[in-house]
Amino acid sequence: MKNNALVVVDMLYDFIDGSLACQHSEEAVRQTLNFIDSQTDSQGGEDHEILDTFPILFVRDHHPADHSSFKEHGGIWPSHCVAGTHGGEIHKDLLPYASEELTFDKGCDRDVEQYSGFDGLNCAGQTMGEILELLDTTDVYVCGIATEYCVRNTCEDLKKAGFKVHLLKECIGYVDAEGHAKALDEMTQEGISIE
Ligand code: VGL
Ligand code: ZN
Repeated sequence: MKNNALVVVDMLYDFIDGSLACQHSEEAVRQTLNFIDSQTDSQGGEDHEILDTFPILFVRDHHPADHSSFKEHGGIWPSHCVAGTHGGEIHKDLLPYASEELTFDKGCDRDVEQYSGFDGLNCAGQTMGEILELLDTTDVYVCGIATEYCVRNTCEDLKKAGFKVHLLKECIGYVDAEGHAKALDEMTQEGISIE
């Protein structure tokens, strides 16, 4: 029996129109909403019922203001997704689908870079892997930002944990078009299905 879930990676304002704005990210949000709608339609239910049959998990990059990945603290990125700021918030159109229990924060420790949503924790200290197991998930659909970093690392960890991974290519934003294409090729070779 196939049991699906959707993982939405870092669809946060700093990656959409903020300090680390990525290409194709506005479109990725729109396409993600279309995908969620298509799941609702195929199940013939009301919007809120979708969460019972098709859990939607959110990953948030959630940094302290002095995170070591920021340029002014020796890292390679402009300051972004600082906890408690607008830039770190989930896009408002997706927010109705988000719940505390299914939101996983990562990059919270100033000294540690975490690109994978698998390293995140929810409000109860649980990981995405634990929750997906509890839900008997077999197939995970993935969308989000950015292809080359957090989307890729999350997909790879999901695959390693034994899930069938479906990456929704219209629903991802990226830092650089060439890096995006290369990452998609490499993920295909790793057994991640690009759809
Ligand atoms: C990300 C750069 C820095 C991402 C997070 O979500 O892909 N990229 N922090
Ligand atoms: Zn970050």
